[in-house]
Order: sequence, then C-alpha cells, then structure tokens
Amino acid sequence: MLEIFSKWKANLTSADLPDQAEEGKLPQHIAIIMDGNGRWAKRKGLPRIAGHREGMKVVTKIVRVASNMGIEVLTLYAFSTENWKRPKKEVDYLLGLPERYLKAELPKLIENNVQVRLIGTTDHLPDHTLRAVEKAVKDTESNTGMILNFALNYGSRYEMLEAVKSIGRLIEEGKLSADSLTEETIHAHLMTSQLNDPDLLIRTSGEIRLSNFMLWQLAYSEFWFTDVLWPDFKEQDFVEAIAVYQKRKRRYGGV
Ligand code: V07
Repeated sequence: MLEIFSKWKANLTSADLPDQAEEGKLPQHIAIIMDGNGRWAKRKGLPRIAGHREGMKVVTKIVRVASNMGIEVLTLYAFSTENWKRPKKEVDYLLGLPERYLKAELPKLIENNVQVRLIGTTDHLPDHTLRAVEKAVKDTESNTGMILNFALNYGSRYEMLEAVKSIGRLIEEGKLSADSLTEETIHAHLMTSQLNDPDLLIRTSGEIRLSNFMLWQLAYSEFWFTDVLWPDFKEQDFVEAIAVYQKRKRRYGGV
C-alpha cells in the first residue's frame, strides 16, 4: 500500500516512475468491469439509469487517480455487445453517456495528456455517440500519457471471430500459411493489438466471471474481485487492488 501511495500523493506521472515500472510492481495495464450500477440504484429505490449516472462520476475519479499514479493503460468495460438486450430506454441512456462524459472531461483529459482509445465495434452505435468518441480519440491522439481505453460495444468472442476471419482471408490470398501462424499473429489481429495484455483485472459487485471481456488478453492476468458496487467504488478500493497485485507479484518473485 505505502509504496504506491507515496508516489500517488506526490502526483507524479509515468515519466517519473521508471524504477517502479521496471521492477514490475505497478501494473502497467489495468482492466475494469464496472458492475453493479443497476443494483446500486435498486437498493436506493432509484431507476437503473441513476446508477449509470453515478457510475460515470466514479469513472472520472478513477481515471484521475490512475493517471496520477502512472498507470500506462486503463481499459474500462463501458458497454458490451450483450447490453443491447436491455430495455431500449436504458440502452439509449447508456449510449448517451460517452457524450456526457466527454463534454465534461475531454478538456481535462487533454490537460492531463491522456490518450482516449476505443475497442469494440461501431455496428449499431448511434451517430451522435460515434461522433463524440471519434472526436475524443482524434483530439487526444498526440498525447503521450495514460491510454484510457473504452471497451464500447465490445465482446471478446466477436473480437476473436473477426480476428480469425481476417487471418483466414490472408491465408486465402496466399499472404500467410496456416503453419506460420503464432500467438503473435492472433495478438496482431485483435482490437488490442497496440496494447500490452492487462496485468490486473478488477471486477466490482461480487460477480466472479469474465462476461465475454478480453478472454484472450486476460490469460495471464491477476484477478481482483470486490463486493463493492461500482457507484460506491472509491480511490482507496483501486489502491487496494493494486496493493494486492503488488503483494502477489512479490510472492512469485521471491521463490
Ligand atoms: C458508461 C458509466 C460507468 C459505469 C458503467 C456503465 C455506465 C463512461 C463512458 C464512456 C465511453 C466512451 C468514451 C467516453 C466515456 C461510458 C457507457 C456507459 C456506454 F469515449 N462511462 N460510461 N459509456 N457508464
């Protein structure tokens, strides 16, 4: 807890943390399944969308703390390909959140040198959502700080299926041979080809499953689950997850 806390408090950026990063202690890439927004609202007698709105405020907080700590990549599962099955009113509200978030936060993200990226498919996404997120990606593409990677309309099996299709096409065209394929070939055809795999997966709200999130990429990641619902998730919870990760790494390293 202490070792990450001191640097976080000092408000340093990743450029100031080479030693810690080299020791492999601070996870470079953290992925989060932000679950429990609907349940949070229900417990309070509020509509589900109130939980999503509150969850968005937590995104703002966690992005700030992650960026200040020197985390290199933060991937947030914002909308899954399965979320289309929810009531239309809820889906419409959810797909308005990227714009709302960016309207309030994009200037701060730019100020903090954060790069916004996206994984997922643009299929069926409303134009207003697409325009807002594409503008954020473009406006931050020359930034050199933390990569804030939103998984929006993302599903891991779909991602792998598309990777297989594009590799298959290259084979059909005679540009690749089946025997030459490696794990790197698959990595290169996933939507995360530009990123290292997550070191740490956090899931809130007590569910112990992956829900079609980064199935390939999480093969060697540490998992940290908490019963805390996403709207109640605090900076201290995030710091605790990292501290647990660091302890696990130290144990492995010690043998
Ligand atoms: C969403 C708030 C967080 C809890 C989980 C569900 C609701 C931020 C975004 C977002 C996405 C892309 C982007 C900028 C912001 C978001 C959705 C839902 C669909 F470029 N929060 N958030 N998108 N929730």
